[in-house]
Amino acid sequence: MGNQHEILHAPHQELEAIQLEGLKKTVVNVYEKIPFYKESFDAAGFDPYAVETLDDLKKAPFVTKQDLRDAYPYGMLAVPLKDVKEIHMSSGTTGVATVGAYTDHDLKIWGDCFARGVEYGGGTEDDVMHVCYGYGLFTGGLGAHYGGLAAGCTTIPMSAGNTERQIRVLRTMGSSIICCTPSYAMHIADTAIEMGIDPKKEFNLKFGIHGAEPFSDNFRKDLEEKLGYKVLDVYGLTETMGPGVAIECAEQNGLHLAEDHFIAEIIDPVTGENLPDGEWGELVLTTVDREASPVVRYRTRDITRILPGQCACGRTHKRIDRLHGRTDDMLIIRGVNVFPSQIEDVMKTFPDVSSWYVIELTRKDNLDVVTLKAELNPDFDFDQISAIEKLQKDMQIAMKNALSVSIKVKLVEPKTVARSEGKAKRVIDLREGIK
Ligand code: DLL
Repeated sequence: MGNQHEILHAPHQELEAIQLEGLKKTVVNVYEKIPFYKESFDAAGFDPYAVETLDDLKKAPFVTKQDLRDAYPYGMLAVPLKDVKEIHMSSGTTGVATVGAYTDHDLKIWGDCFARGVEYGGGTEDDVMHVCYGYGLFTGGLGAHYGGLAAGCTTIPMSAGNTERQIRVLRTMGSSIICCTPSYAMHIADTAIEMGIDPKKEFNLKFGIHGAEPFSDNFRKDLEEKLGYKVLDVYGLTETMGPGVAIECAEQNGLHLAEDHFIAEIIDPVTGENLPDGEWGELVLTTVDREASPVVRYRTRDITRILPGQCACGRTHKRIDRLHGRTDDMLIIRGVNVFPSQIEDVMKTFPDVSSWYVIELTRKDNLDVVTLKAELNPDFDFDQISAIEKLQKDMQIAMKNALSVSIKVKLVEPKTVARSEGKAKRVIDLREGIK
């Protein structure tokens, strides 16, 4: 892990030189090896042999998730199958899966990128890493695992599920780093407390590397309070590399992009125009040195911005802001755009309300109705109807003030909202005819 210190502090010009060299090779490579890119570059009049600056990337056409789906299973491979050592896939719940393939080199880079999170949190090879992201086609488990190994940590491949066993292992093995989705970390914390265990005292956690789903600052605070540790946010996606594309350092002020392996752009999701640093838009990623599954200008559909200026930690890699969510998860309520994580952030300012909620979309008189169903904490007396009604009203007002939208609030009894071991399902669309 020590050898990463230098690259993480390299002057930005040096990073740009690495990116340019990688970009030149990547665009030629995909053009020559992947028929999709030959066709799309030719159609857009983009000459991969004429790239001279990083800015030239803006002339290349975008690649979308649908393009990757259409190429299922092996249409986007840039190496012979014998060189592919591991394959991951997106869940494909909303269509055909997308494939992320890795050569030995790609797996090494992946491990190194995730290992940066260990360094960011102040971890060393003396740490025990408890990995309870799901192992399998989902990139969370194995990505964190390779990161743990690359960082030299004692790595425990728990995978997700069997929460009581997770708690037993956390207590007995002295795990100091935990990796899972933030919602699963919350479920572990709540379950431990319910079992009469104070995780702050009985676990030995220093920090967690949590991602794969949006979570608000207030959710984070609650998690840190319950588990007595620090939460670092990690971003990644099957299509470009699992967790480790960007990770937060201990400053908790944006996620450092692994700029020696990825080029990030922010575009206006409607016009496709590039936006300057500081402006919110859709993240577009290009791989710099990916062998098996390179991508050029992949539209992630994730909304973030590049934070201007340098991080107080002294590392030079640019940071993206914490993600509000995907364009597809954005709710448009009477013309106002709202992400579920923003609703969560307001909800979490009410101490009587737990972290468990779903947002239901229904339709009445041709208008969309958004209902937040949130659980009350177990110690709230559910028979106090008038107190519940008042709280619901107060929350509705707070939502209106903070987000300028009307959201119905319905407080429900503890344990009525489904718990998740992986990504939490926050939005349920019950509008007829709308998926
Ligand atoms: O979720 C990879 C991953 C695993 C990331 C473990 C972090 C930790 P996919 O299943 O392909 O891959 O889903 C990717 O999840 O496009 C985002 O919309 C969302 N996502 C990932 N990380 C974050 C995050 C993995 N830190 C999709 N904050 C991405 C918000 C995130 N959303």
